[in-house]
Amino acid sequence: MEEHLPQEAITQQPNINTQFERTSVIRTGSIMKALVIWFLLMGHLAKMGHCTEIHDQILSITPTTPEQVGIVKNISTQYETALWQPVDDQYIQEETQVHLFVPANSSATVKGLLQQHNIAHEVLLDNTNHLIEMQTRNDSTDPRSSTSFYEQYHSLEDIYYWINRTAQDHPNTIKTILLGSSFEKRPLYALKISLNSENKKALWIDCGIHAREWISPAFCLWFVQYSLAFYKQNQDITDILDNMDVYVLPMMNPDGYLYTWTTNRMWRKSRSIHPSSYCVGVDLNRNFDANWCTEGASNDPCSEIYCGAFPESEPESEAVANFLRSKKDTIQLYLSIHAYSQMLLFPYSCTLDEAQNHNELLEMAQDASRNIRRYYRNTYKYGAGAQTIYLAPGGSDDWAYNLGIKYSFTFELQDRGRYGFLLPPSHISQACNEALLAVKTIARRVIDKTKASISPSSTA
Ligand code: 0X9
Ligand code: ZN
Repeated sequence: MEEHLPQEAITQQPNINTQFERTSVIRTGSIMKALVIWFLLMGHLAKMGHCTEIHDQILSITPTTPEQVGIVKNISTQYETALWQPVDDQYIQEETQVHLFVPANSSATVKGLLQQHNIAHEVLLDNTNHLIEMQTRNDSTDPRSSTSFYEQYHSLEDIYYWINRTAQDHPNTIKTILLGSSFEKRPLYALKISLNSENKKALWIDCGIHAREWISPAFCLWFVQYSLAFYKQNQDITDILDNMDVYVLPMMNPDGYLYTWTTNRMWRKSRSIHPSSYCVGVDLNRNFDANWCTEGASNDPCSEIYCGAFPESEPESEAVANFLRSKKDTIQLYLSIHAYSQMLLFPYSCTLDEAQNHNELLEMAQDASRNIRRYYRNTYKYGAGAQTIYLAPGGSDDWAYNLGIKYSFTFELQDRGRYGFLLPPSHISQACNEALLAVKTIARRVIDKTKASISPSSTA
């Protein structure tokens, strides 16, 4: 166990008191002097204690040899830590940064092991509790606060309230659709934004598959609000809404999200229980029927990438899959919002094979990435999932693609690891604007392609 300075300060107190008793016969002036010194000393010790206090931290670790890779894998699985990047220890490799959440009580052991094996590491984030406090502080009720509702993270309760309120306030534009319910029986609501009715094609956006990626649901709220506020004000969103209905599922994994607010900020999976294991939850983005549970997923319920008992075993993925199946001829563009690492990914992630329209998808993602660079000076990698990050079967984007939705993307929003999942609220606005620009760029291209394919000149 680490020695904490505040404890040392307490043990020193009697010594100072004894000293004080011995000098009690001396003049009052000396007593005052001693008192002042005592207070100064206590303050100093307390300060020192504060400086060296060990917090929950994020370490960036770069193993450089196979042996070091083995040690880091061992640390991430055998000690009380949480992998941020990569998502599972099977992806840890030489010369690639590992982002590891290390709680204060494991700090000394983990750092000791790293030092003992000469493994390079640095503290990426000190005091994650402070960042979590910043993310959960909600000053929307404070009239002096200048940040808007959409520049803050919200509890599950507030998100449900927002869904109802938004639908109530825009009865002609927004309809709520109950897709199903979560394992713990919470409703899964999608909002349908529909302007000027008629039988339009549609865009689908889901957020919050992974519980700890809080910027994701924040984006869905941002997108809906932007659509309502800027229709007829901004040309791009007007074009999207004139040509497409938009389905937005702000929270696909409510049970997991609630758990990140109440119990474990680093939780990723759903919260289903399994008869054969004490471990909880399924990675919903490994539970779809796209090369389900092959390399890049795990059949161990304790793994962060547990694929579940069978495809769509989870009520959350089943509800989404059922809805998409029912609308497969309408939905043209599928978007799934995640974090972090700043990437625009498209199928396939479940195989290294290229999708049939790979080049088309590549051009779209490239265009979106270029626009983000031009307008926001930020870099987003792009490419097919398996080639760009890792093989990850059972994902919603690949499944939607195989269903026939030929424009299918997963966005990984900000950042690239500076704050990771603990992105401060002050960054929400730019993160969401970047993603919004990517949505606009890609939707614009889908709309243009659709128009070109049905115009008389192209069919002549
Ligand atoms: O691994 C994932 O599910 C996604 N990355 S995350 O860090 N947000 O967990 C990437 C998903 C890419 N698409 C598929 N795997 N189908
Ligand atoms: Zn994710």
